[in-house]
Amino acid sequence: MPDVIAVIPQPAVVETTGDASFELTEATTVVVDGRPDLIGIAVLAADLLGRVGGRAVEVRYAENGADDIVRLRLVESLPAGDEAYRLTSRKGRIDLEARTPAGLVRAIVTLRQLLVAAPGGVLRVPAVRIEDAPRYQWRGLSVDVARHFLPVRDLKVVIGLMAHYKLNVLHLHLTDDQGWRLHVRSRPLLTRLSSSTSVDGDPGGFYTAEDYADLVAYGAVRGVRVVPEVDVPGHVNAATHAYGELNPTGEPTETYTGIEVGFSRLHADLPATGAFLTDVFSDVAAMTPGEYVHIGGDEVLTMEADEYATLVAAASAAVRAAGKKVVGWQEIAHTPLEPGTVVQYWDTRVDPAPFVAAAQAGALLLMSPGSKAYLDMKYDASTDLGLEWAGHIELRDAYDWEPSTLIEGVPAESVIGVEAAVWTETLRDLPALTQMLLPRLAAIAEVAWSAPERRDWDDFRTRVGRQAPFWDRLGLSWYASPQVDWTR
Ligand code: TNX
Repeated sequence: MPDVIAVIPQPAVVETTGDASFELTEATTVVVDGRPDLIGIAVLAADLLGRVGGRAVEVRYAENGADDIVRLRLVESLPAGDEAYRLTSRKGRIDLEARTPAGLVRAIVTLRQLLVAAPGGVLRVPAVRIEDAPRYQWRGLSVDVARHFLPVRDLKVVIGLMAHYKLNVLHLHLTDDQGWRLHVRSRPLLTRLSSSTSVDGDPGGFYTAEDYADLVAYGAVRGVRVVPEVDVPGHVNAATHAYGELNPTGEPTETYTGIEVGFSRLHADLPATGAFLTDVFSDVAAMTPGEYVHIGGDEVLTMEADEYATLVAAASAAVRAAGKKVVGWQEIAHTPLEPGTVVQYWDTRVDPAPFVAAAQAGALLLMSPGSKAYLDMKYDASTDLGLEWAGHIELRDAYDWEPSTLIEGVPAESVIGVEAAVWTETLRDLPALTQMLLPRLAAIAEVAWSAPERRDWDDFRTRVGRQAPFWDRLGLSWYASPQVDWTR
């Protein structure tokens, strides 16, 4: 029986070499140069191989003629790009090569996906040569931890899944009407007064500075950076509940546990507003090593355009003053934007002209079309969880779309990448979340990573069908789409 090669996302080049397969044995070790930045990655590789193989795998700092080695190495001779890598495997030896540690992390994930159980329980890696690099530099997942809170241990599972499919941006929707989920040093009342609520009266929660640092670090090792979102000037009821000075009456608003949108807002003419934006965005930026901070900007249904533009400009200025670049939902395209601002496209029902104009002015578009990439949409009419406002999204819908031509008139070079989003109005815990993410997250990951000419639905269908044992081994709930013949 020929070896199965089923990597998601589909790599740029996969060649079988005809050599004998590598086998994971008791002698298998990971070998790496003893540089501090590589040791952590080698430990990650050893940990993954150890888990799959059911026994500890050692890390060594020299080959010394050993057999059955997994060799990690930084090289110059690969196509440009931090995440490019090469993997070559044959009996006795696997070489993982990349220009950067981030590229090695991608190679390790590919290796893990290549491991197949042969008869007799032996774990094998077919003899292949893979050369690979991502199409887009931004391959994200946005998780709404405001409508329902997700504890750190659950978010780590999500980060693990993201890394497994080579996604590299975890966008956290940290604040909304129903709750505030990140401790902000200068504004302690946000979490003290507004973190215990969630949709439907479910329990809330928040991340301490230590929790957040832990998440950032857990992601960093796996090549996933965190982009925090503080949603303004709408979706702010948690803030206006904690700080009454943000309201014209001076009084706090009531807590909110429903799922309507668009009713809450900041006020440009209140003196407290500017200080609030500066405090919050500078603290959140200071906690975040990544280069982007998301200011929200969506669905402010009760504000004139001028006031909206003033508040978006104030939030953006605070982010830039803290040394970060701005991301915002597509509505910010109606305001003047600095070049390099990332505009996140989500609602496909609107006129594309503002996005074309924003791109001409130097903005970059991040593609999260609701009808393809909103993984809180139901799969079909019989799905219990989820919403339906953007339609039903079966696996093939999440797979079969092309980011570069999505918005007519926006040039392909203006597209920075692709991001899935999962909103949690109806998703109260990790099983509910992964039921919506899997298998669609794998589809979006391939849209974001693989070149269009490497993408093929029938081929993807076969590969994704082989993911089920992996999800089952992790104990994750997932949706058995009837579009796939699942391997159990
Ligand atoms: C729209 S997408 C929203 C969210 C909701 C989501 C539900 C966006 C920028 N705003 O507030 O949670 O739909 O699918």
